[in-house]
Amino acid sequence: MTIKEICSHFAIGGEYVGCEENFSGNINNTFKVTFMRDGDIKEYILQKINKQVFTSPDKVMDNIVRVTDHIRSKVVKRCGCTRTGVLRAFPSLQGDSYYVVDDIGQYWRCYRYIKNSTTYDACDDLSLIEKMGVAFGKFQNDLVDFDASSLFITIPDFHDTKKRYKAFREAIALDPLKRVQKVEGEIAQLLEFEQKACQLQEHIDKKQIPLRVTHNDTKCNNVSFDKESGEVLAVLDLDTVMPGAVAHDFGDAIRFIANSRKEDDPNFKLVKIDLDKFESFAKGFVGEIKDLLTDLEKQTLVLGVFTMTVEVAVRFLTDYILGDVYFRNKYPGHNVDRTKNQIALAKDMLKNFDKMQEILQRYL
Ligand code: GN1
Ligand code: MG
Repeated sequence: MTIKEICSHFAIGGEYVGCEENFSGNINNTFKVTFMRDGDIKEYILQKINKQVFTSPDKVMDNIVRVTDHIRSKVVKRCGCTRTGVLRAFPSLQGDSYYVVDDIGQYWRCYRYIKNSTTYDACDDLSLIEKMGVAFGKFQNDLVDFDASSLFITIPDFHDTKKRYKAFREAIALDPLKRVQKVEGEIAQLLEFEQKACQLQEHIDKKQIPLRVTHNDTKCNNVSFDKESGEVLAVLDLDTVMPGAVAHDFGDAIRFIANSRKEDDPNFKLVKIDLDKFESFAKGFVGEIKDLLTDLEKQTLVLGVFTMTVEVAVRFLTDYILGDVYFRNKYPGHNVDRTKNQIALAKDMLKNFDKMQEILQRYL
């Protein structure tokens, strides 16, 4: 089916004009689609859900719709308007589902695209970074009364660092493409990080940390802004919304936004944790949620920063060893560059661990 045909199955009106692919995600295929209605241009985001990664796209959409409905009710109370503030998915014309299955069994969904909105793959503006922190903090806050256990687990053990290490060891033992010998140094480094990187999961396993509704993919390009006013419009990419620890969301955001380089920059010698960016995000995020947090949650936020960085490095390297089957690779060896970059970042985080704790303490 063509993009135009797929669009015709969603409850969106007007004349189809065209579409443009966006390549920033590593998992799904994303298109910005333009329609003309009553002389006005209307834009939508159409996404093909990656079925290898999300084996039950219907459950992914169920989570997203329930969570966004819940946030919407909070947004209405706050400002009475729902044009912004939360992502909006469109239902299909056929029934009450929020996806369309095409002729070859692929699942598609459609979101509203807000005019004049933009996202940032990287950001040096500290005031915008603080707003990103506020946005992800509000997301937690708005969902504090949502029953996390009612969500479907769409990717089991997604941020279970211990299980990610287990899969890493299995990949190394299997070594199907004889790639292990090319990355022995990186493997050794990640194994050296293992004990510290698994401490957060130990707390979770012992139920010492509450499971909340977490976003689980808090990269800065998952917050949309108004291009002109610089105001936050919505938190995007809710595919992995599931029960999780607050340190996962905080940690993943910091590993992405406070990296002095992009996450896959091969110039990994220049990779550092930018403490000004750390502070700006922490100020925004913690400012929104500090009253909700238990002492142990507060104490493990910085640990989460290290954990999420090492965990994604383990995932990138596991994927390389298994033949680059999970993350979209733009060139051969892309996963290795990502791994080296994240290892360099994790090392610098260890050096700056106490400084991060000190900064965070000011806002807790
Ligand atoms: C994937 O494609 P994107 O940006 O939504 C991945 C995240 C990783 C990220 C690394 C479902 O996210 O967990 O942190 O790449 N999403 C999934 O860039 O695995
Ligand atoms: Mg994602």
